Amino acid sequence: MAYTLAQLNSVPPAEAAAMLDGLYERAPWIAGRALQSRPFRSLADLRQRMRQAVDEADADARLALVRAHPELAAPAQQGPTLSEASVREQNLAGLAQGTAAELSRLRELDAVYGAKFGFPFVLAVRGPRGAGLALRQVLDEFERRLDNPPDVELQEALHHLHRIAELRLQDKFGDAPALGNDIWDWGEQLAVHSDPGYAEKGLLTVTYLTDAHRACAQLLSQWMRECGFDEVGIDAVGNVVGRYLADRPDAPTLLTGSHYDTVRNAGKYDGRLGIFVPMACVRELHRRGQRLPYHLEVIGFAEEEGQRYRATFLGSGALIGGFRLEWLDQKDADGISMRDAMAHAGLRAEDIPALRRDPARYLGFVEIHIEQGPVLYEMGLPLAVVTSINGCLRYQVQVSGMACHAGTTPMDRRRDAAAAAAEMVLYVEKRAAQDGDSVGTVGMLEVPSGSINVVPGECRFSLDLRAPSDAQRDALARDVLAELDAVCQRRGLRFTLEETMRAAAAPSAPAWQRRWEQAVDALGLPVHRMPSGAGHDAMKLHEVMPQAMLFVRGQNAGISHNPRESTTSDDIQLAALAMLQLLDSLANDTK
Ligand code: HGY
Ligand code: MN
Ligand code: MN
Repeated sequence: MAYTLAQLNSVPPAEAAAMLDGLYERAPWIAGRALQSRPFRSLADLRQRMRQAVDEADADARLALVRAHPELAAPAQQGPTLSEASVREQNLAGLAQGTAAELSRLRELDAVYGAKFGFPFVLAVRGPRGAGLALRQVLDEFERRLDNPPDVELQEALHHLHRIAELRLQDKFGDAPALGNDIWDWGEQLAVHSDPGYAEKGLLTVTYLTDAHRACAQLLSQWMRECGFDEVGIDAVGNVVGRYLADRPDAPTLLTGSHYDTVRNAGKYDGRLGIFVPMACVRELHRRGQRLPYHLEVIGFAEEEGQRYRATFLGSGALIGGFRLEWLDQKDADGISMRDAMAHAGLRAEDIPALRRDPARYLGFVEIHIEQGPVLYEMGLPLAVVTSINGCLRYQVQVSGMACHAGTTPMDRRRDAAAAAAEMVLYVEKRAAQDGDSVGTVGMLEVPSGSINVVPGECRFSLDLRAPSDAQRDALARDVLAELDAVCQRRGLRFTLEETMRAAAAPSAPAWQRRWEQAVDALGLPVHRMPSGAGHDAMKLHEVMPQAMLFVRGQNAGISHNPRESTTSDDIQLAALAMLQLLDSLANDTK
């Protein structure tokens, strides 16, 4: 019989401790410390209190906690020392069904790991979805983490102990993250569609208007219809637009959503999570037969990452009248123009200007997104409220010198375009670091048709420059471009420069930031506020309406734009509950 929070908050301390027994192996002190904070506002509150108890303990206590955890090996070899929960979890990961080779590899890894770190390998084998990792995944994680420095690995082990406790707590209270699980599964299903050259390798890349991109649009449309949206369509730039209508036709509209295109070799949650969560919320509202006093418009933006064409934010940009028709002539790496790609996708470019939204009809824009950084992971928090999105400037640079013989051209007679680019890579790194909170990246760097024995006559590279304010961003850009000019002068080179993106810093609208804060607080969670280093569709909508964002913790130290990008169905669940809170509180204010 599942426990309830009311029980936990009301029974005598010894009974409460017994209810929480086994969350952390042989460490009742953690629950004991947390119980001093009763009554808990939610299970999320309890989890944070237990996490806090560990964070506040001394280093020896934390090391002892990890050492108390059983080794990961076939349950049969562990005998009676394994707790019931551990047996269940290890069986779920297929440890009992492992082949002799796999189990022998596991024992080898156990030995090497133990000798290096002095504590057992701790892994939440039920995985981020809670359904269990395959033994192959367990072995891969084991091998990957063997390379960690000891202090990093101890943090990783503690992170997994908290994850194991979270899953065990779920079992005790029958608190499975149903919304989070469904959203997680949507992520898996949508990630089936990937561009040629990546799909065959099991990698995720969905660039603007490829066949995989169009398949994603179809699937999102289908899911929106199944969720109960009243109107679903794909617009002239490829945005998937769902509207869940209000209880009256002349009601205002709340806009939400994020992008479904990806970078190359991407993770599954960047952008997409911000489409799935509101979709799941609409499905909940529809199941309840509940209408809001405002229309809810959920958009899967077709393009945000700027991967296939130089122009970016094509989806959200079109909504604010920011789509420039001359972009249609831009060509991708295969020489296909955006206009032709649209025609191939059955989109009518001439209908793009009509996509512009009238801001007067909108309450505002909210976006949910993975953090794409390590802050929440390190703090042990599932959610954060975004205070501002960094401003961003992007350029494509082409440096031209003289291609010549690598063997016969003396070093003082060269006009080497790549050497100039190399100087710029290091200058951007140094100059951006100077500000403390600016970032500068040369993410693309190539010698077109280069040869091993030819001094590069041409070199192309990109610039991505960001800062919390436009003034700081512009000062950084000014210095970088001045240095580019000086380097080329000194080396006798020419350069061309194309600005491909200019996005203003986007502070959250205070009233909307407060809405997210109230929603997170209502879940019994601490309210953490932070800026966004990553760009988001919200910064385009920011140009015409109030906006604010909610961040969701990333697993694997928050890595993103990488296949190891991950989150848990529990954190997704909390994001969905936060959005439902926001929708309800907005409904009360809008009546
Ligand atoms: O680059 C960015 O910040 C975003 O992921 N497009
Ligand atoms: Mn991204
Ligand atoms: Mn994104």
